[in-house]
Amino acid sequence: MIHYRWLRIVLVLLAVAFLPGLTIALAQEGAAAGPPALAPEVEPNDTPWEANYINGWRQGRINPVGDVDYYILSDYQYGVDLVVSANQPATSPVRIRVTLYDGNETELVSADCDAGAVCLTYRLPEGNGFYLRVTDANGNGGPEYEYAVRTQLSDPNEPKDFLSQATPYSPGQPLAAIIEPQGDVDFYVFTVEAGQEFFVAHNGIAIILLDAAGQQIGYVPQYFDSLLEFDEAGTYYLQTDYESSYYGPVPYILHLQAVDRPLLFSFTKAGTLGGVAFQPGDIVRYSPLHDTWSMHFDASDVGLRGNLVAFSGSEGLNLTYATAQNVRDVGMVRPQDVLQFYAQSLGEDTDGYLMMRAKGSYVGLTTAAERIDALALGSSSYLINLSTQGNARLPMAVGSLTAQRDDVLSLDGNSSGDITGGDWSSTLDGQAMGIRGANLIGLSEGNRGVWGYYLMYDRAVTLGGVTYQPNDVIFCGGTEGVPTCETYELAFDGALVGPYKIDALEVLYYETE
Ligand SMILES: [Ca+2]
Ligand SMILES: [Ca+2]
Ligand SMILES: [Ca+2]
Ligand SMILES: [Ca+2]
Repeated sequence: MIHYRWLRIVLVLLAVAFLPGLTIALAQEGAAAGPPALAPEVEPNDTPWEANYINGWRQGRINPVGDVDYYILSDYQYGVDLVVSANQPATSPVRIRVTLYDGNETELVSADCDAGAVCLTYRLPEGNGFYLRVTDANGNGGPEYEYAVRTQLSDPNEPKDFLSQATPYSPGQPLAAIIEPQGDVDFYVFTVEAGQEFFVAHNGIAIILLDAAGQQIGYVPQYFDSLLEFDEAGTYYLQTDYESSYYGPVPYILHLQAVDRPLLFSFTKAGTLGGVAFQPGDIVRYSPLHDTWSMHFDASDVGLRGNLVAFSGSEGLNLTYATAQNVRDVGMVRPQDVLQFYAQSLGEDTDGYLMMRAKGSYVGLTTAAERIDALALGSSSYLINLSTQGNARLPMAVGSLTAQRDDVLSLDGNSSGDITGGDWSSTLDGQAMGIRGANLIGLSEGNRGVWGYYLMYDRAVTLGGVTYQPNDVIFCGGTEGVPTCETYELAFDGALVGPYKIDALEVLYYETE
């Protein structure tokens, strides 16, 4: 398939986050800027339970002999460095010893400190709290044993203030960092493969995306969850853009989470893909991110026979089989009908129960040409979108609706659960889309930044100037209520399934790891 694109990335803003940072900022407004004061300790602080908060300088005394002073870090972050500095007046005979404990009071590191110097630097592990204990290394004490200690968080990858200093980043991995000092900018460099997609959760820090030449190609705002898709393989840069007022170090996690868009397929014949053996009545799941196959719905486990030619959903499934059959507890089911499957378990041990969702003959699907060959659940539980194998003539309040095999029809059911009646409408018009003779055999509703349908045809089709092969999944971006597509995009390259023929599909909502 030849498909040129001009955009190098596609950015989708998903949702506006709450603004916790703003609340904190407002609460702190009026607080004096500049270095923190030498906050005196509050005794007793002799156990972790009595610890004083520390985030900056605190001062105290080792008094009497044997006194210990506990401080609890009020600010910490996995993966960044804790830097402890110490000081003491010239008159103080103390030999400052600091010991760091995790939340379980397990000792992590200890050091004896020289006045006016950094005492220890320690990469913080994952944890739910950290204590710093101060003692006199010689076991002495008294009113004159005065000291001061300071805790600071430090970004281990600084300096990364310029493009030329960019820190290498592995997409998919979290990387802890800090905006510090005020006005700090951080650069990262990474590589992606074409088509890789990432979810970026809002983290309070906006991100500027740059190409290999340092040109801006995108902007991820501060308070949005976003999806980033890279059309072209290559080297890219990220640059932080922190705009809020400054109230001290701002820890953040850079995390481009890999996005998976699993697909469910049924095939015309039995086969094996990725070690998973399937029958034509089954549904198998493909993960593009991991390039793995798994069984999703094993038809024989629930007593269904023949070829599954249309389905929709993932846990609650709507199913149409090409083979008319007597289904236990349901009765006779024909290829014009839609079965509903409620799953108790899926995969190699599929279990659940079946009921009739829509009886075709009650809504005008009767002839061989009116057999269903594509299904997609609509936005409401009463709505079923489908395509037929051939020409269909369906009853309307006045007259009838005619449709061809390249059309998508919608049945708005007027009874819950078991749809025995409803109103037909035309949703996608194959003729208006320029389809010439191809049969629409795969359908799924979805959203890729714009709302639309995933489509699959039984032969090559040319849409939007691009020729797609059978087994290709084509995303048609549209507007609800408009019977054609505004944009087309290849969502799955059918060449991946080799000689097998897909005859039904569902594209699932994206997942992150
Ligand atoms: Ca104490
Ligand atoms: Ca920096
Ligand atoms: Ca099938
Ligand atoms: Ca069709």
